[in-house]
Amino acid sequence: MRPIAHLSFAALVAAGVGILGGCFSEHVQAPAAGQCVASPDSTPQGSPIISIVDYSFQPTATCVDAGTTVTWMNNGTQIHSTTEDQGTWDSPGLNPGSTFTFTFGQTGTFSYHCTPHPFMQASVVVQ
Ligand SMILES: [Cu+2]
Repeated sequence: MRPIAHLSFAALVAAGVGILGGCFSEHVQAPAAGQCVASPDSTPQGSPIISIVDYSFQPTATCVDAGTTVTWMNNGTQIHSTTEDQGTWDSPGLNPGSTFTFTFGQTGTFSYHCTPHPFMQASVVVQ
């Protein structure tokens, strides 16, 4: 019985360390495609704004809670779109200064691109 008890305790400790490690990793600031990063600090109301600048989405990975409305703003000089790869949302061509909003009702990872410039790719992670 004792060896089993020791093993269980060790497993609990390991799980605890794993959970703590997971918490800390959420605060890593380096953005990487496909990874969840903190919402922009400039949107305290919980409505993140993704900036479209020639020719990229900033940030390339955005992390939000389910139910959050995300706004894309075209801050570039070209016409861009925000188009989810599977068609979950598809904006019209956005003129410079135009915005598009989408409310995320489901959790998941959503990859999107710009139709006129398919090399412009980014993602929204909904938790
Ligand atoms: Cu574009």
